[in-house]
Formats: sequence, C-alpha cells, structure tokens
Amino acid sequence: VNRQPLIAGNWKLNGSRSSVVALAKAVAAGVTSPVVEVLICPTSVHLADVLGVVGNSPVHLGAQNCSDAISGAFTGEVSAEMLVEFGCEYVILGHSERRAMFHEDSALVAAKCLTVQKAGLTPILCVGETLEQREAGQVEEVIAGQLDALLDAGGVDSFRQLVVAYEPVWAIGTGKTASPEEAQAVHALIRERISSHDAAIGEALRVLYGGSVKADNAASLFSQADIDGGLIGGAALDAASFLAICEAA
Ligand code: G2H
Repeated sequence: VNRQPLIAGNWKLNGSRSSVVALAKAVAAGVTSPVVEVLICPTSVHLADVLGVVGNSPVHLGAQNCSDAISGAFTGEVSAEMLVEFGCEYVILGHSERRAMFHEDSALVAAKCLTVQKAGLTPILCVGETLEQREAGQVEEVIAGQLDALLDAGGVDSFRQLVVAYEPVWAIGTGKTASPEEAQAVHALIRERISSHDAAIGEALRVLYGGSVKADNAASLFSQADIDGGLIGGAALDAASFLAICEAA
C-alpha cells in the first residue's frame, strides 16, 4: 500500500489574526511537492482568516478539537458542521494536552471521532503513553486501550477515514524525541492492532509521529516503515522549519 505522507502543523494556543495569516501565507507559498499532504491546524477563531489564505492552495485546513455533540446547549463548544463550514477537512482529537488538562477520556474521544466523521471530517486520533507508563512497561497496554475505545464504539470501520498520531507524552514540547526505532516499534503495534481486525484498513491507516519533531530529526523518523508523517507543534510555528519538515517527508 502506498500511504501518502501527511505533515500536520498543530498551532495550539498561539498567534494573532495578523501573525497566523502571515504564517499561513508563508506555508502556502512554500508548499510545492504534490507527494506530501500538508495540513495546518490553527485555533478555531483563526480558521476564517487562515481559510482566506489557503483556500485556493494545496494546503489543507484542520481544527484542534471539536464537540461530540451536534448542536444545542453546550456553552463554549464548536461543532463538526461548523468546522466543515470553515473549510476544515481534519480535526485533531484526544491530544494529550486535552486528555491531561481538560479531562478527556478515551470514551469521549471515541465519541468525538464518530461525530466528526458523520460530518465528513477526518479525525487525527492522538494516542501516547506518559513517562511513568513507559517506565512501568505499560506502553502496549496504554496504546491498546486508547485504540480499543474507538474499536468498541465504532468498530474497525471507524479507522477507514481516520489518521492516528502517536505522541509519547514525555516527548511533547520537551525537546526529547523518541528515537526512530522506539517510535517505529509503537507505530508497528498500532498498525498491528487495527490490522488484526481488518488487514486492509490497518495497511491503509496513516500513523503520524508527534513530539518534538524538528527539521533535523524529521528525516530519520519519517524513514521508518510505519511512520507516515508527523504532527508538529513548536516547529510548525516557524514557516521555514515546518517547510523543511515537509521536505523531509
Ligand atoms: C506534540 C506536538 C504537536 P511539539 O504535542 O502535537 O508538539 O512538536 O511541540 O512537541
């Protein structure tokens, strides 16, 4: 199977209207390769401005979170249909920051995945273990639990229109990166878990690596057999670094 590499910029809680427009312009101007799919995910309030820049470019647009509800009395939430209306094709769900700071559990993240898929969005489902869990030898168990929540809720078919991002929590924003071999081992586990339910879906599933990916470590990560691109935080806020990472994919 030929899986198209995906490089996704997770801009997190950063930027002003003018700075995100400038960043989006620089990214759009620098994307030349049709081989790599390039995605940027600004905050929801910046989507309209960024859509104005990338709407007619090869750069795809995504959001960082979404409600599991369709509409109604859910103060402060943003719905999948709203994201679609603002040009989003993807939405990051279950990022470790949301799991840790906003108390999202795997059942809620699974519900969100199913809701956004119904609206036509592709979830980027984030999974990953903490340092404590790694040191306790629980990597496989933790990742399996995070994947199984969606397998239980939606079956293996819910992995057809979905991307998984493996983000070891200890590597996020810390400057520590999993070695290419460490990451590959977990990516292979993830693919295997889905393949055991449906070989074709597992084979087609794109699994991104995230956690302190930089221009100088990207190529060695992306050269691994089961690493199909990256979810990029800090380095995505600098157009030159982000474009260099896209080139490495
Ligand atoms: C992990 C990643 C992007 P960073 O959160 O999702 O951020 O590259 O800054 O570690």
